[in-house]
Amino acid sequence: MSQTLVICKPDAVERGLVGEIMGRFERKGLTIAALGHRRIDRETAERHYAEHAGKPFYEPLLEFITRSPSVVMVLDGPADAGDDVFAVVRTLMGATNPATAAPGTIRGDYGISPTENLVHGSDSESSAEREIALFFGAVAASNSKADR
Ligand code: 3AN
Repeated sequence: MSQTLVICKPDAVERGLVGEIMGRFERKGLTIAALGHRRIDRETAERHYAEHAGKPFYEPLLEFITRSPSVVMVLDGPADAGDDVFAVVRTLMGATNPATAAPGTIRGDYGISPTENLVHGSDSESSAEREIALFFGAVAASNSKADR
């Protein structure tokens, strides 16, 4: 899977950090295969975060991710990057808790809240496939390099 899903979450949009975040991924060598500005609805958020249902931060997380628009995108890696595009994105994002994320990462440089941590990136190839389908259906596939 040479593609992965990235969400610039509501805090990133509200704080005007979308360009900075997207620029980091682009400068790393990833390209945008699909892109949308949208307010994530409750049902989509529940499906996206299903694995966290019942955890103490689940409800605040759903309220946060649905409160205002996000910028959702599919990023594409170069052909020789193998299947690790999701891992490249995760490295640039930094640890889940921005308080301990390394300086130089997106969360390490710009975040401080464990809930409002700016960016989401798929955590595996199978997650990437599932999340791209959830947010873009067939659109991402038709825009991908493989189909050009
Ligand atoms: P990541 O986004 O780094 O993959 P996950 O999948 O474990 O992290 O968590 C999904 C989202 O849930 C995080 N991005 C964050 O917004 C929120 N979250 C995770 N753990 C916590 C926590 N302990 N307290 C508050 N929010 C959390």
